[in-house]
Amino acid sequence: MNKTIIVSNRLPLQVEIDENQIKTTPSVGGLATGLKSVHREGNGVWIGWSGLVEEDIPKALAEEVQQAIKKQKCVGVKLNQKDVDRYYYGFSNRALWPLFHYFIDYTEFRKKTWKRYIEVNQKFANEVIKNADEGDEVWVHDYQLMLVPTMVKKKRPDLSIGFFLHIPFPSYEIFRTFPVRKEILEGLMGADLIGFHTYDYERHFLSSVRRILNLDVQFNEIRTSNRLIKVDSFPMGIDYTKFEAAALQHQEDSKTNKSEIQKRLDQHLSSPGTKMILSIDRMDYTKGIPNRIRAFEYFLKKYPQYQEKVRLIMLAVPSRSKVPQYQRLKKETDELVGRINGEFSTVSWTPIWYFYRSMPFDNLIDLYTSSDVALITPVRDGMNLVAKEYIATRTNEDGVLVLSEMTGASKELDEALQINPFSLEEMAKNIHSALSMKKKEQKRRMKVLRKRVARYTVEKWAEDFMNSLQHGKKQLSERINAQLIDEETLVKFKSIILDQSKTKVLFLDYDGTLVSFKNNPEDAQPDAQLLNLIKQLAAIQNTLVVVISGRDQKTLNAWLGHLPVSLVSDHGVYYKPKDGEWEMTEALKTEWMENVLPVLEKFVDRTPGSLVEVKKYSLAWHYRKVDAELAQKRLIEIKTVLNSFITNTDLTLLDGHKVIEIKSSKVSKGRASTQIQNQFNFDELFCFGDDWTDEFMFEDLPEKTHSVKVGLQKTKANYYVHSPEEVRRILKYFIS
Ligand code: GDG
Repeated sequence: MNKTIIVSNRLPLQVEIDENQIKTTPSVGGLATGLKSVHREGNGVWIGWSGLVEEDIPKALAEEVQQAIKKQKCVGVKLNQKDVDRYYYGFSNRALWPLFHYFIDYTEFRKKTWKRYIEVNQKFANEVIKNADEGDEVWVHDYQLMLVPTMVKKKRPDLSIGFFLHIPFPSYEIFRTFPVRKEILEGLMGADLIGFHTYDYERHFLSSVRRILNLDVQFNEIRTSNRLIKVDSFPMGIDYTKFEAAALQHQEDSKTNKSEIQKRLDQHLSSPGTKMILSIDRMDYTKGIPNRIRAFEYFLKKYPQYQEKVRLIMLAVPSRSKVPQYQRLKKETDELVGRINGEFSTVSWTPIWYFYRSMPFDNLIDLYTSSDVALITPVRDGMNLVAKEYIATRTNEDGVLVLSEMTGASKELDEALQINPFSLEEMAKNIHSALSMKKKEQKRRMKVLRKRVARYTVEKWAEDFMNSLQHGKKQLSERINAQLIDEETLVKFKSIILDQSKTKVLFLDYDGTLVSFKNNPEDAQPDAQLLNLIKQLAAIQNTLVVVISGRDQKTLNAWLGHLPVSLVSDHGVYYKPKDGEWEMTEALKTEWMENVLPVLEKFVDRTPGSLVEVKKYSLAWHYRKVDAELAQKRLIEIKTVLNSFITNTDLTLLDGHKVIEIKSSKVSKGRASTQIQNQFNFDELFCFGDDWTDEFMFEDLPEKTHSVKVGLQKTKANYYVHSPEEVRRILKYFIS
């Protein structure tokens, strides 16, 4: 049975060495809970860093530590202090983290840390390769490990690889500023499924893939030369039952034994009209802490009736305190809290209770259940689980969530009061609305929120992701319809080709089939190897080679005219039999071009990078160099306009690879190839092609044709291969 390998920067456990005794404690974080079933069931493995650097593990205990980790079904990736400084604090947290959260000014790109990021990613990848059996599934997590998917895929194409990003993916305009933007995206392209919290991040990511890697993106799929990568959004949830049950238990306990913190909270809440606002986050500049404090100050000034009544409880958990921006943020927060408390406090009231530390889970529940309002104001946040946890603990269906629209969670939590964290005015107004909201309205909103958070839990999230990864492969083969060409078929094909008693024809498309697409169409001339290959194929007894292309007669003649093959140009307008002269396959009119050309030229004016090619019997609008998103938009427009021209005419539109062509429907590759077949009546037919225009051949040629599609699109062909390189390998095999 296949197993799942989870890969994340940190293992879901804490390792301590105390007087030569090794102790491992499982962590109870959201990710660990969500992946419990994936990890614990079967023979799943979790690969990651234990949190101890090599320097801190006595040599004599090194093996024992690994064994203790192994007992928890985990594999430790060994990191030394320099690795952690450069890969984790350096590249991950001083470059990727700020960049992906739109803090360009904080983004530091250093070659040294980038180099170490590559090396450490390779360490993780090596552990995956070492621990994976044939056909296993691998799920890589987060921004620290963005190169792992391709590193693994290169060595182990048999593995299904998923990647999930827990932080936002920034818009293309931000991402493009990063010096190693291309390398980061290429690092991810080894994955079969890439997941984000929200559709916006997915959209930003696909836009960068299109523009930076120049790859073909259709809906939520990326097509590389030989693979298909699915991209989707999976909004992460929480362990709902755990939080709800803890809140219910808390209600029970509060009658008998209260925590110290609960006693203090109750004390505050005992006077009439007092309320509490809660915020919990890691001390991180993305969480919008200073603005939140300023907004609270503004609120106290604007609505003075709340002074001495409302308290903001702010729990800020220390985080990455080695990084200077975090140190500055801590200082700024301390000062702000100090100033506001100094300014507003009375003998019986301090407006802000500020804790800079982490608290045990039970105290967290004390805070959640005692607060009338949760004020969550990040300036950017991938998801924000605190918002969902607050909801899960509101078992009485009261309480109000004030939530920044810059969090991933805001996309799902519509009934929260949503705010722009950059507007103090808006935040203050919404704090007021939250505090004065009628119970009935609170319940109406909280009911819906609770339903949503209870439904899509972290377990459901993990299950959905894994299902999508597993079904990816299956769906692909079902959708393509054709069969991937295998060894057995190739042997069969070769024996047919070499059978001297039979007459055979090979219809070969040119661009995208015999040669890969070039940025400049003129650069696709045949190389010496290809010319030689075609010559040798043509020399096989009783075998005719026909190169059939959308290219014009002149180009085809110049490139291949000297070979002993037949040529068909302009999608079937001209035909040059082997040893014969060029002729037209049909008598065609061209008057229509006068009307259509100005339309296409107008599109060129408005679409930088596009161009019109005027052929003898057709017009082509090329958009290979157009910005991918603009091209998509223009394509819809141009098709609408051209379709209105061609109704009731014998013209047709051909949707080629980054080109749209308008021509007479009397000619097609299908008609031309059929004419050749009718003339010679071959015993065996082979046909290789990659795009839409070749589908006419697959469709029109007799059923017995051995048809091969290049690429992963839906096709009428019987077989498919991934790339022109594979076509060449097959053809070479025929003559070997
Ligand atoms: C990243 C993304 C995304 C906090 N203080 C204490 C404590 N916590 C727990 C909370 C919550 C978790 O930490 C924080 O999760 P968030 O989602 O709010 O934020 P990040 O740490 O930035 O997480 C984020 C997440 O990954 C998942 O994909 O949502 O956008 O930035 O669970 O309860 N827990 C305890 N004591 C504390 O003092 N016990």
